[in-house]
Amino acid sequence: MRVPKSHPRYESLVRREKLVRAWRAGVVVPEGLIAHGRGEAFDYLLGEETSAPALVAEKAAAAALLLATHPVVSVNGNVAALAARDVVRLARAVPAAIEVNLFHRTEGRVRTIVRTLERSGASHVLGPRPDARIPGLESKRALCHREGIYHADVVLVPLEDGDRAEALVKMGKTVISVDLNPLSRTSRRASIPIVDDVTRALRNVERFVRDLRGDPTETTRILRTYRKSGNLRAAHSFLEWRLEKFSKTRQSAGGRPRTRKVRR
Ligand code: PTJ
Repeated sequence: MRVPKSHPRYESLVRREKLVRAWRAGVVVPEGLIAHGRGEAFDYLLGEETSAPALVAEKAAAAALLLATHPVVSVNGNVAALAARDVVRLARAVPAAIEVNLFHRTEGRVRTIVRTLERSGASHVLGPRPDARIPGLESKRALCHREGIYHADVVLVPLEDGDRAEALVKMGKTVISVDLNPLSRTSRRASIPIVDDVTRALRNVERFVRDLRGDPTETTRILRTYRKSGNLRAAHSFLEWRLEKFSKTRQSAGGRPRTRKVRR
């Protein structure tokens, strides 16, 4: 389907089309379309732009990636469909390794996603032929590479499930998540949760990586002063403030529920 540029929800419709096309190509699973719907609902409530707390987390994430000795960006179907180019650009800027890691893993899907990333400019993408397991995980998400996620000290995990985020934290890694749901287990378990859309988040982190790259003192200061609990509280307060704003606008527009008089 061609989305008309004049449509008020153009960006959102284009993203949906990208996902549907990626589903047809075997990159995204049907469950990924459902997961996107949940993210979209939170994005709608959050105003469809990067909030101030998200920006703080994105800067801290950039600092963590720059200070890492072995940083890795983990990619699943939805991330490849929506932001393959952004993943490649960020990984190059850090520099970080890229590893395909899937919840609904089939070897064919891993290969298709590796090809998608290569078409976007990546080389040496990890994922096929894993040689290690993340301890404590039953699902296929446990499969990983020794030279990738297994030995990484910092892992960026966009659109994650809480189990793996928790297992990676237990392995002693710094886990940077990207999840529009500030209440999710992933957001609560990650070391640096970013509550933002994946495309916006990857672009912002890349921008901060480029800004901070020549300044190790400032990079260290940013990571040292970042506080996850305070930042996540700020993300929750931002959502509360948005909801309050919504309900006030509704009331002033006469949107109060009407009560019907009952004749006796
Ligand atoms: O490709 P696979 O097989 O690895 O499967 C990928 C999915 C996404 C299906 C899998 O990881 C999954 O089931 O994830 P969950 O547990 O549904 O969590 C996905 C989270 O991503 C949800 O909390 C959504 O709010 C969030 N989300 C969805 N779309 C976006 C998003 N966060 C940021 N940006 C988005 N565009």
